[in-house]
Amino acid sequence: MSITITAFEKSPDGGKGLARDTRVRWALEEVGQPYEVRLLSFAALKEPAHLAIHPFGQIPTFEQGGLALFETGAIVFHIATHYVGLLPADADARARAVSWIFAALNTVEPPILDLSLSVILEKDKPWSQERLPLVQDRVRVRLMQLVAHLGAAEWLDVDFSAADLMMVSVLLRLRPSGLLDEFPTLAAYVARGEARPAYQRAFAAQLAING
Ligand code: GTB
Repeated sequence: MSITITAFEKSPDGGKGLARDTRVRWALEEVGQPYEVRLLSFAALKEPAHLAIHPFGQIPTFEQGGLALFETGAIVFHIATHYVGLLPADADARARAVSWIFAALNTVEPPILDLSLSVILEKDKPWSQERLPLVQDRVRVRLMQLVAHLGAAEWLDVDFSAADLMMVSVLLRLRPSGLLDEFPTLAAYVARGEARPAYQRAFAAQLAING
């Protein structure tokens, strides 16, 4: 059954691959599944046809046969559990990978998102410059903890998995801030993710639309 995902008709990032459809594209490339993309304008996101599959009117979504999914984490987890290549075979290692998927989305991404929003949406506020160092330091705490976990390891838990796909994708959002470069271990980790052929294909596919 063919797979269709949704993505921005034109991503505001101009092809940097930061919109969340890149995470789903990457997952599908890792497991070798072809997919089609339905491109949506910002207006179309809020129309009934799209709201019927995404209650919050966002991208990405995933459709296959009668199944329609929203939320990137759920979509990547679905792909990882239905196809080989993104989760270890060992049950305990799989469970640990799932912990790291949640950690990427629930523990590491929130302060990074706060930083992005502070820089983009709050820069004109009188308190913005005073608040920014606090927001940056909250990100740094998580990055230091990640460095401590990774040590000299290539990936979060032995082999590359959906957990690394999600963590690298989350960390990529930091690139414009320069914070990633303060942590060479993490800059190298992200570079390893980006070097994967599946990521390269996913990035090129979104760039062809948004660049
Ligand atoms: N929790 C949801 C998920 O993980 O799927 C969040 C989905 C989400 O935030 N989607 C965004 C969206 O559809 C696009 S990815 N926004 C439109 C709307 O809400 O009306 C977030 C995003 C957008 C743009 C950039 N950028 O330009 O750098 C980066 C990330």
